Amino acid sequence: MDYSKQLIEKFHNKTARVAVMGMGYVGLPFATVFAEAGFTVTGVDPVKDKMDRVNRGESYIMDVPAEKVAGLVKKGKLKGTTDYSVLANIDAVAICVPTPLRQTGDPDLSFIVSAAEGLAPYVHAGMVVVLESSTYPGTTRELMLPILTEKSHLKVGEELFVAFSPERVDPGRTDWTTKNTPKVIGGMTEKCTEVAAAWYGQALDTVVPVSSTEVAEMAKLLENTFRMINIGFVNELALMCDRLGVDVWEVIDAAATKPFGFMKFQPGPGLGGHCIPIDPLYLSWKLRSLNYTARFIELASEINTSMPRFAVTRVQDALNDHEKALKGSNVLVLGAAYKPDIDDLRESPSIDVIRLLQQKGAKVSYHDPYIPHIKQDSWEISSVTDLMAAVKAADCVVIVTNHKVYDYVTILKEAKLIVDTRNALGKLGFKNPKVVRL
Ligand code: SAJ
Repeated sequence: MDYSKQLIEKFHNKTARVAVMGMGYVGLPFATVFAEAGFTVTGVDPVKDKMDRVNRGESYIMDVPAEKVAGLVKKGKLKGTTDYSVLANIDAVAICVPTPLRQTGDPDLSFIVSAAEGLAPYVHAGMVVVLESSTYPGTTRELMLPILTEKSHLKVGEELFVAFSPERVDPGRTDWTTKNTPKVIGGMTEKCTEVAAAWYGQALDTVVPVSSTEVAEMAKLLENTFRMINIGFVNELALMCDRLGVDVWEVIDAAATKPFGFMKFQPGPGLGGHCIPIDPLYLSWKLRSLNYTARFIELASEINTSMPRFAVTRVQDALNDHEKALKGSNVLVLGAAYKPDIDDLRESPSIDVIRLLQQKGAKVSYHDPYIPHIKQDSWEISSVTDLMAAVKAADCVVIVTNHKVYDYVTILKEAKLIVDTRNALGKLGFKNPKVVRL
């Protein structure tokens, strides 16, 4: 039996039964795109509430409209379940689970292991499994594959087809989506790549086959490490300009007029999100196990993690210049999400800024239109509701996340003092006695 041919046929006539394991900010968009392409898709997730919401036609992911979920559920093209046994009747599985860091800073692969162990009893000849979670080169081959084959003894590339395809979901972005963003796919064998590419090609606009899972895993880490290192450099530029007494934003804007050979990045109060600060550390961790020190990654990470403290120092110095001590001053933090116009708090530098301000004795409040409450191990805080009252009451307003929804002209008018860590005020903040820029 040529299982690859059988599967490719099922992809072409859309009779292949698809499952998505992990229905979060990657899995739910993936499930809806493949369901819209005509496949019958089953979301498999251990969180019952999420699956119930899918089955009620609701969405819990900003980028996925509820009406899209409802329409697909109504048509019987999408459903959710916490029951892994459904995987026995599935032809194609995408695994879209988190790959965070442990407290120690090491990769936390527990979600991949748990998904693979959940799937293992149900793998069968004529199945393709694609891992989407960002991880270090070698994870698919060294960690996931043995779990899938140790009991099934399925032959990879003949009966079971395994590949890696890095997710490229950018929360909040509307121009590049799951459907139209080119998708890299690397298989354990050539046949695996061919089968996985045939599947994805039925729903995604552009598929980019590569020769192995390691190439696909490494490509993703290059993408995000490139970004992290460049942000780290521009953050160091901010530290240099501070010592030189030069406005880093003016320097960057000037450099950015170069129409070639330059790419603009912006300094900030730190690096947030579930990709950029984390993916590079998966790479450096793997390389350490091979006795290699990824110096650029380690240095950039050190600089990026120092930025919240630098931002707080700017607040302290700004208050000092107005004959006020940070201790006892009212400081309003504007923006908590890790980047503008989204509701995601993961690894957000705002959390560090708030904590450091509290540690220095400031009376800290925050506002974020997308994040009503922040709960940490040892503290929690709710967003102020009356923004302008809070701006007026603050001894210093620190802009940490430059949401578009803010009326910066009015904030500038009403505030006594602003530390703008994002150049949110633009020209309004340039050489303005009331404004300190990062
Ligand atoms: N940041 C800076 N300076 C910059 C750019 C970003 O300080 O010049 C900060 C942001 O404020 C944020 C963090 O870095 O705290 C990450 O920002 P991001 O713009 O990289 O956004 P992410 O984390 O959502 O990254 C995603 C990634 N997408 C995927 O991994 C699929 C990344 O590859 C994209 O390049 C990025 O979106 C994007 O371009 O928006």
